[in-house]
Amino acid sequence: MKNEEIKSLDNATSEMIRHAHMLGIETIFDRNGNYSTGECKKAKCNFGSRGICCKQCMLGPCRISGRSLKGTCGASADTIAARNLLMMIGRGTAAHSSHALHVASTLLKTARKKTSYKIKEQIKLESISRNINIGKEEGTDALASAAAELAISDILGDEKYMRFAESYYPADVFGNLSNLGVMPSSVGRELLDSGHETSMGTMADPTEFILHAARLGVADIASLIISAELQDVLFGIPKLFSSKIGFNVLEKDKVNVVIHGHVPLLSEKIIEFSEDVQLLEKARSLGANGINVVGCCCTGNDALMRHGIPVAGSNIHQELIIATGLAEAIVVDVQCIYPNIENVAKHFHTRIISTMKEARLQSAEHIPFDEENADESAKRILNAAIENFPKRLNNAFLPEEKPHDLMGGFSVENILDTLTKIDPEDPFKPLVDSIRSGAIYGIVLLAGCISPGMTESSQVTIAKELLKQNVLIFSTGCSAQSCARGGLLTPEATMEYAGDKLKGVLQALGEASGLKKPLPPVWHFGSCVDNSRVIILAIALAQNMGLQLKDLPIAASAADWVAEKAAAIGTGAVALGITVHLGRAPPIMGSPEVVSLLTQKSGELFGAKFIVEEDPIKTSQLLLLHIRKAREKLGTASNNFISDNPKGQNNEDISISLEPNELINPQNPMLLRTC
Ligand code: BF8
Repeated sequence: MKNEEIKSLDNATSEMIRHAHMLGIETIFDRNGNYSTGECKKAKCNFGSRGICCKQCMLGPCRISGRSLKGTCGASADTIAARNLLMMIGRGTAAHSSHALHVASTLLKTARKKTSYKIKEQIKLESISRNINIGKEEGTDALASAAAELAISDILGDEKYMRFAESYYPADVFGNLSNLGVMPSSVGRELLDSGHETSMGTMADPTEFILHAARLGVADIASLIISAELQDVLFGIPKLFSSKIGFNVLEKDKVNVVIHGHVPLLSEKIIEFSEDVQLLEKARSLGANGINVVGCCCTGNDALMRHGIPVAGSNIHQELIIATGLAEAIVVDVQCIYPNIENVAKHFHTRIISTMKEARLQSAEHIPFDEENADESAKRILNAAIENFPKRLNNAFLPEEKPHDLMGGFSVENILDTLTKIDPEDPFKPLVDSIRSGAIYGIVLLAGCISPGMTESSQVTIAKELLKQNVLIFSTGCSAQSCARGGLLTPEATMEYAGDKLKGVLQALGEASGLKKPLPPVWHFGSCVDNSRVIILAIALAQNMGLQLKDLPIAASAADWVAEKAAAIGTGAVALGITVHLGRAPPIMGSPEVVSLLTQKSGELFGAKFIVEEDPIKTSQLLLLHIRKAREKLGTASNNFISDNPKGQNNEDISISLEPNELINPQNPMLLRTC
C-alpha cells in the first residue's frame, strides 16, 4: 500500500499499518492494493464485478462480452446476473438465519434447563409471544419453548409463511408481499428452492430470480428479528453505555481477550467469566493486572450494547489488532473473520481460537463451543488466554491516538422509555410531532461494512452532511463503529454537527433520559442483526403517524458495503418499503434488466428502490431528495428547509447528477472499468 493511501486513513489505522509494514506483516490493505494497481486501474475481474461470469456448470465458465452475448447453454446476461445475485443474497440469508437458529436453539435448551443461561427478560418474552400469537402457554419456560420452537420452524420448517415475518410486518406490507409471492415460507425452504432454481438449466427468468431474492431478503430480516428479540430475552435489552473505540482499548498490563464475529452466545459467557475470582487470581499470579475483554466487528457491537465493552476495531482492523502484539487471544465465532488473521498471529504470541463448526480456520486451534457446556468453553478459552500472557513478546505497540469516546446501546425499548417521560399518555407523540414539524427532517440508517479501499469514511461524511439538515442518524454494524471513530457518537457531536432544530430535539431527549447532556446525533443500535430494531421502530413510527412504511421520510444507506449479508438486508429492506442507498454497485451492472428491476421497477412493486452512488456528498443529496419527496406527501416538505448545503443551494436546487439512465447503462465508464 502506498504511503499517500495510508495517510488518507484515520491516524490510528495509518500508524498501525506502518507498524505492520515495519514488521513485514501483510494485511487487507496491502492485498486490496494488489487489486488496485497495475495496468488496469482496477485489476478486479470486470466480468465478475458486473455479474456476467457464469460458472454454474462444466459447459463454462462462460462470460458475456461483445463476442459472446450468451453463455454456452444460451443463458443471457440478465439470467446470469440475476442468478448470481440470488446466490449472493442466499449466502447472506443463510448466515443470518444460522445465527438465528443458534439463538433459538439455545433459548429452547435453556427453557428445558439444559444450559446455564438464564431468561433475563420475562416481559420482553411475553411481548414477543403476544406478537407471534402464542400467548396461551403457562409460565416462562413454556412460553420460551413455544417462541423458540416457532423460531426454529421459521428457519427449518414448512409452514405457509414465517410467523416472525407475518406477525412483525405491517398488514399492508404483508398484503403486498403475499400478493407478489414474496412472503417466505421458511428460510430453509427458500434456500432449498433457490439452490434448485439456480442450478444449471432450471430457472431462466431474471424477474423471478429477483422476486426470489426479495423473498430471501424478507426472510433475512425476519431472521434478524428472531436473533435480536430472542437475544434480548436471554441476555437483556441493550442500555445506553458510554464506552470507547480504538486500538488503545487494549491494555498493556492486562490479559487482552478479543471477542470477534457475530453470535454472542459464547462472548456473553466470556464477559461473565472475565470477572471470575479464580480466573482473576490466576491472571494476577502470572503477572497480569486483570482480564480485559474487548470487541471486534458485530460480536463487539453486541458486547458494547449490553455491557459497555470497548471496541478495538471493525472488519478491516482485525489483523491490525493482532499487530499490536497485545492480544493474548482472538476468539472468533462466525462471519467476517478474515482467514489471514492466523498468519498475522504467527508473528506474535496471540492465540487464534475458533469456536464454531461453521467457521474453522486452516490451522488455528479450535475450542468447540457447545451451548450446553458454555461455562466450560468460556473458562477453557479464558484459561488459554491467561496462560498466554507470560508469552507476550517484546514487540507490543499501540498508536499514539487515544481511543474515541462513544455512546451506544439504543433500543426500541429505551427510546420509548425516554419518550414516555416526555409524554406518558402517548409516548410516540413527541417523535411524531418532531418529524411532522421538521425538527427531525428525516431519519437515515447508516448500516453495513467498511472496506480497505475507502480512503476516508463515507459514513462520516454522509452523516455530517445530513445532520446539518436536521436528519437524525441511526447506525449499526461497522458503519456505527466508523461514525464512532469519526467522533459522532457523543453528546458533544450534537452541539458541533446537528442542525439547530435537531439539536433542540436531542437536548430535550437527553434531559428526559437523565443524561443532562444531549443524546448523540448518531444513535448506535448495535450489530447488523440489530438493523431489525430500526425496522421495528420504523414500523411503529409509521403506525403512529398513520402512514405506510414506504411513505415515511426515512432511508437506509450501506455506503461501503462488503458482505453478502448486507445485500440480503438491503434487499429485504427495499421489499418492506425502505429505500436503500449503496455506495458501490452490486455485481449486476452487466444486466440492464436486473439494474432496472432493482432501481426502478422495485419502486412500483414495493414503493422503495436501491440508489447507487459512490460519492458521499452526492449521496447525502440523494438521500435528502428522497426524504423531501416523502415529506411532500406528508404536506411538510418546506418545513425546516436548510440552505447551508455544500454548494449554498437550497434543497430545491440540489442537482443530482446520477440519472437512472446512467445507472442502467452498462457502458457507464464510472462503473465499467476496462483495461
Ligand atoms: O454484520 S458490518 S463487515 S462485522 S457484515 Fe461484517 Fe459488514 Fe462489519 Fe457485522 Ni455486518
